[in-house]
Amino acid sequence: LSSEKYNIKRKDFGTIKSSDVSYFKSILNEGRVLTDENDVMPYNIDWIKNCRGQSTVVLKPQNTEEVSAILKYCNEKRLAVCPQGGNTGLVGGSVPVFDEIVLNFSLMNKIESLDDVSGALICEAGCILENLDNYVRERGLIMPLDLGAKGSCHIGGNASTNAGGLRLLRYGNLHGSILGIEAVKADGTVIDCLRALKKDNTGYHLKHLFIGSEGTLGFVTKVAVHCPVLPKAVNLGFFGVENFENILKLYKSAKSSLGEILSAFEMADFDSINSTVQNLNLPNPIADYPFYVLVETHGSDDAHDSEKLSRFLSKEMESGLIVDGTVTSEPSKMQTIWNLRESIAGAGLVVGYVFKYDVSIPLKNYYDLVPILRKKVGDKALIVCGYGHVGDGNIHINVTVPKYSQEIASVLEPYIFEEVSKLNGSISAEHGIGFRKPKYIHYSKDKSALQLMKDLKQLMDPNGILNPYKVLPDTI
Ligand code: FAD
Ligand code: 2HG
Ligand code: ZN
Repeated sequence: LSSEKYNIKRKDFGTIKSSDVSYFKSILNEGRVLTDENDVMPYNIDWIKNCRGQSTVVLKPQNTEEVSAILKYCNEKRLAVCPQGGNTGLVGGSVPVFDEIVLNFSLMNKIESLDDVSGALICEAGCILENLDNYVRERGLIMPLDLGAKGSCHIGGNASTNAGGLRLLRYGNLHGSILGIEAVKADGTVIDCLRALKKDNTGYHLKHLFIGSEGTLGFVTKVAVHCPVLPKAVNLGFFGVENFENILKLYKSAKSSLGEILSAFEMADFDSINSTVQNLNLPNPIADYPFYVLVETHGSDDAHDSEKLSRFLSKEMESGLIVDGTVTSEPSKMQTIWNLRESIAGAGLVVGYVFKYDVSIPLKNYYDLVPILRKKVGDKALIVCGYGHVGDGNIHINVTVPKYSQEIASVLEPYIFEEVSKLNGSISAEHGIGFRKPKYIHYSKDKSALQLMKDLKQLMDPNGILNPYKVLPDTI
């Protein structure tokens, strides 16, 4: 149990009674209140099977009014609630720790409107990202974010984690792309900030409180998202590179040569790609190299984009920055390459337990920690690999071991966070703090900032029922 592993005590919340279950059944209906142990179990376990809660009730509201009625009731009875989207979060935020009620958003999946001129999409929080992307693509637009979990994650979960992903470099983060939000506070009040305007300076920008706060300040029920235009020309290159210094040189060159059409610049080391080849049997279209780089372009003119890309390619093959590679605009081939990259996150899980770190570090130090950790954990680890979003200064370090061990955990933590802090980095670049990291948040937030976070929490959720044990540390 995660509560045992992390030595956490249950807070003084109410415990669920049969009268509570009857109330929930009266406002939802029988089928949308899960209480059978087997039915509830999957909602207690997170994607990496790192955290496991002990909830006995899962609620599946179908609209904002139902979310509001549930929270109003839970607030009065001091019942704690864990909001859950697609349950793809990687820091244990989406599952309960003890017996918190799970409020799952999967049935709130309606698209309300799409303005194909402005690009504003309005939909409910439980819409799956890939479904939204397919919907807007048919209408000449794309979603402004893309991530390996797109087939399961919800737009409400994306908003609540301020998810980054593979094209943040081009389309920016969700604080920019989310135009408006509807959310429900702990006491059931519906906060309507669901404007679909690009510009709106009428007082405090309240929507930002819900973006990235991981369900601790309110539950997101609807979002308005700005969707960029579907690119007419897409190209993808996958290159072998000799060393990390050359990746940085290549990034600089890609920005200068490809300019406005550059849409992704991702890297993976040999061990990252090798883990997908060995553990998931995925094909690597090129030979083995110490490092790999994935460069994507989104543009509006195929001839222009291909010409720019081939000029970049021939220049950098000649310079030696690119040792070998493949470039394609064929959808199935691009899919194979993206699949290789997106599968790294799950490749270690096939053979063991994965310690996952998701940090921002200044680019010159981006890869420094990987060889240091390799040395520190030695042959206790099956895989130590580094990969990520170079364009955003965000590296993912995965340390795979045969099974969870406190001994290895204490070699890695807090060491990694101390090093990241010394480099003025962030201990969580995109996955959030969740349940796994509140005790390390001080490495990236000072006391004054943490106190303001606590004050906001107190104001919006005075009984602390919204996603307890997550994000905020017990002491600051
Ligand atoms: P969940 O996992 O269900 O929840 C995440 C957090 O948000 C939890 O704290 C939960 O309580 C809260 N929450 C969920 N819904 C709501 C709501 N409606 N209102 C309030 N709070 C809510 N993340 C990235 O940033 N970039 C990546 O590239 C990336 N790639 C990934 C690849 C894979 C294969 C996997 C498994 C995960 C990846 N992630 C990535 C992490 C994860 O997918 C994102 O954090 C995603 O945004 C979570 O969405 P979700 O719907 O699954 O949310
Ligand atoms: C990615 O970029 C995700 O693939 C997941 O953010 C990273 O699992 C990880 O460590
Ligand atoms: Zn990532």
